[in-house]
This record gives sequence, C-alpha cells and structure tokens, in this order.
Amino acid sequence: MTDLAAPPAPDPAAEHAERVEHRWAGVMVATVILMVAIATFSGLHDAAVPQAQVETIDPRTLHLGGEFIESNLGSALEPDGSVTVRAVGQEYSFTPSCLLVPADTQVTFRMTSADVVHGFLVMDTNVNLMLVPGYISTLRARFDALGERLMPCHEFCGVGHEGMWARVKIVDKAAFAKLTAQHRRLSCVE
Ligand SMILES: [Cu+2]
Repeated sequence: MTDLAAPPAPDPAAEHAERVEHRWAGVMVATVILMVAIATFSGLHDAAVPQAQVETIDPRTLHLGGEFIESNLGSALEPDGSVTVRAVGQEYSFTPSCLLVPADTQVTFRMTSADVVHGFLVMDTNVNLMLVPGYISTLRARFDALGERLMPCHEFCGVGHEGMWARVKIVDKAAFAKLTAQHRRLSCVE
C-alpha cells in the first residue's frame, strides 16, 4: 500500500536547474549594478572635469567675418604640412558641399553650425561630430584610402534633414599640394 500523503522524493534534476537559475540571476543583478556604477562614475567624472578647451562663436555673425566667413571655408595647408578644413552646417546643407582632403596627412576639421544642431559624419571612418550652434567642433583625422565618401548630417535637424549631406574627396597628397599652390582655400565643389 502506498502512502499518498508522503512528500514527493526530491528530483535531483530540478534541484540542479534551480541552482543554475539562482546563479544566473546573481550574475544579472551584478551586471546591472556594475552598469549603474559605471554610468554614475562617468557622469560625475564628466561633470567634475570639464573639457580642457571650449571654443565659442556667435552663430548670428558667422557670415559677416572671422574664421567661418565664406571665403575662409574649405581646406587650407598649414606651415607644418597638416591641413585644416573649415566648414559650416546649416538647414539643410554643408558649406562647402564637397570637402577636399589629401591622403596620409593630418587633417583637422573645424566646424560649426549656423542654426540648429547638425551632425558631421564621414561614412566608413570614425569621423563623427556634433555641430552645435555657438561652439566650434574640432576633430583630427587621417585618411588612407583615396576616393569619395558620403558625409550625411546624422542629427535630425528639421523637415529637410534627409537631404542634408555632402561629400569628402580624398586625393593623392602630391595632387593636393599642387592645388594649394594655386588656391588659398580648396574644396571639390564644382
Ligand atoms: Cu542637419
């Protein structure tokens, strides 16, 4: 005769599964705690240690004079052999709409926005900046492969956002040097 009231025998497979589940639950909780700790630390660190250098500019007078006046935009050869590229983003285009840069050369981008926040991204590279009105965004880069790359605005900036893009043309260093002998500022706008 069997005793129906007796507790069922422990199932070793079920006990094992429970132990594994507990272990994974612990791992998940620890992961969440770690991520919160990292976010807290980096947030406090960013707030406590401001950027070493912030350059401001008045977006209302960009076109009237100074570094971002139209005649100063484009690529400029510096005395040390590096190249500085200046450009402005505005609803819904970049000026110049085609940036010319030499390969295997240090290129410094100096850019700003004339109106709202825009994005500056050179496809298939790690060149990626936000253009914020009132500030100059600076980034150093070096391009190895010759050719043309798309440069879309990647911050939603209004109804014409999807049509806001330019191109970056990477040319041979010697060809670029030849062009700089003829023009103070270069671009590939046709
Ligand atoms: Cu834009």
